[in-house]
Amino acid sequence: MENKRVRIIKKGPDKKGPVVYWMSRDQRVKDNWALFLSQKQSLKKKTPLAVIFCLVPEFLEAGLRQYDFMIQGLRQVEADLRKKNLPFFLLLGSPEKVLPPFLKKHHVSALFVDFDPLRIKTSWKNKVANKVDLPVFEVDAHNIIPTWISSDKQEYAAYTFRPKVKKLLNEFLTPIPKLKTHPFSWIENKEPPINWDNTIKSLHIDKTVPKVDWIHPGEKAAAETLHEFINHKIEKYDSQRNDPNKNAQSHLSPFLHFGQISAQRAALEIQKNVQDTDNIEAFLEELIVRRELSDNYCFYNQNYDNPKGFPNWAQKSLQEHLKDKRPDTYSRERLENSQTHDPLWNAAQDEMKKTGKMHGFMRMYWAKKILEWSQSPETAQKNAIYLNDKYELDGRDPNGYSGIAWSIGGVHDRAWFNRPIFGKIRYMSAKATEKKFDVKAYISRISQI
Ligand code: FAD
Ligand code: FO1
Repeated sequence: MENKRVRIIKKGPDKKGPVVYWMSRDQRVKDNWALFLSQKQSLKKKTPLAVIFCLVPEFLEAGLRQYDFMIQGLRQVEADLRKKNLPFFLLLGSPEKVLPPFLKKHHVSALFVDFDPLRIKTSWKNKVANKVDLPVFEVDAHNIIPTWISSDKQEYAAYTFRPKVKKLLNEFLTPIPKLKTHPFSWIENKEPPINWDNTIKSLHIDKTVPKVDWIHPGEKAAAETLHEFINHKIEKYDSQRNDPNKNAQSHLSPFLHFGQISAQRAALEIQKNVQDTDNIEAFLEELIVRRELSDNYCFYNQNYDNPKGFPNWAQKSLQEHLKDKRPDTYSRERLENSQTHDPLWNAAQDEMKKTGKMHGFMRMYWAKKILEWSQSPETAQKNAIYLNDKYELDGRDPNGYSGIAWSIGGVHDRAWFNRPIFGKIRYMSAKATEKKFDVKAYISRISQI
């Protein structure tokens, strides 16, 4: 496969037989390179093609809020695939158990997977690859520039990564080919139709974190959200994106996390429809440089979710201040229930619990205060990840592990002046935050949700 977006993770015999795309991170039909390239392979072989999703009963800290958002999106995927004469199979259970028997039963000749740098996904892929005797292709359908191409090592910061991205954008920020209606129908389609309502009931997930209703899941809603952002919000993005009272962010992160929209599509649409370069620059910096830097971090650093992943200067500095007195310390449950002395922090925690999406600026403040109020950076990082992944719709994502590592461990940041507890980690104070936006308005708005 000559396409640079795909790499072979397992060689195997070039047999006849249908092709399968094992969908996981990129849960969409439109603009999905993994789906497009698996179809290209099956057209070359003149064989049927099927899409499989392995639904696991638990995934990191996900609960009903996140699973409902994901499953409603997958229902649309199933319907949209059917219009292209492509079957969608939902297999219940861990991939290494449920996928190999399916591939064997249907004499599948090639397997395509979508790229995801998270440890759990790498382990799934390796276990499945070790159990099957067929070529396995991995496609980075999530990033505009495939992670193994944008850089061959962990980048120090956005300023070291940005030039590499800028150089490669011409080659990779290109029009995305359309999926064809598949000319070869899947063999007898004996699998029973998916009972989606029972599916959610079958999961033993935490149902205490309720669904949210301000955002609707799926590809259609994702595209509408992008166009709403382009037509009504992007013109204030550069100037107001850090003001939690201005609703200036795109709200694309839940869709990007579940792969219900392509970042490449979003970037192409913005370049095509937006005139103001400051806003385009500011948004693409986040959507491309920052977001793809997070995948770079999780791909090249096994310790993306613990302090061993922090830069040496930060580990050393935090260690030197480990014994500093902590005037305030809060347990995980006090944090979870917004029971600190800081009304601004409590409001941010409430925003995340109530809406499933804390404002981007507040996430930095929120995580940094957890560092200030924890016995150790390790406990701080663990609690921040736990709460982030339990309540955020966009949680359980490389952006989250990188965002928390930036806030608590100086990842992708530089050393600042030494101070108690933080050492050289950048500090954020409520005072400084009050100068940035109307804190009282934010607190009262969140209290009324
Ligand atoms: P917009 O400002 O509209 O940005 C558009 C897109 O650009 C985002 O969807 C995201 O893909 C990307 N982006 C924006 N800011 C960042 C950033 N700082 N780092 C990486 N990518 C970025 N993002 C998540 O997707 N999931 C998380 O769990 C998550 N946890 C975070 C935790 C902390 C402590 C911090 C500091 C940041 C975290 N972020 C996380 C990054 C960022 O806050 C969110 O991506 C952003 O707020 C999502 O809202 P939006 O899509 O409306 O953002
Ligand atoms: N991916 C899967 O392949 N199967 C799942 O059952 C699954 C559940 C899930 C629940 C919440 C969540 O946030 C993500 C989930 N994912 C699942 C992974 C997701 O598709 C993304 O690949 C990663 O979370 C982002 O790296």
